[in-house]
Amino acid sequence: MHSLPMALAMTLFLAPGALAATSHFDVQGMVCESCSEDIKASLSKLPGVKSISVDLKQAQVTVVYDGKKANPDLIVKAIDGYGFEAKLIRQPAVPKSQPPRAK
Ligand SMILES: [Cu+2]
Repeated sequence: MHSLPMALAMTLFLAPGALAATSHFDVQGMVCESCSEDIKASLSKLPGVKSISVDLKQAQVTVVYDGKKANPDLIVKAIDGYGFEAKLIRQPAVPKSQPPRAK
């Protein structure tokens, strides 16, 4: 039980941003801190999820995850499973190693 999380932590350290994807979700039903805590708790159980931020005012959730282990569908299902209604609002961002160029 204890060796797996350790291995995961190592993997996250050793694998820099290359695999990280970021998705933004429009989430209906979040009204307070405890809603956002519920969402964070449910998403943190998904494999590959690295960070979760909740913006209550904008009703948006941003998730950074390993694109090989998680995907927007899984994240939407997890959020919906907690009684909210999530919708992907943007495709995963371009990896940070390749900053968008102004033409
Ligand atoms: Cu609430």
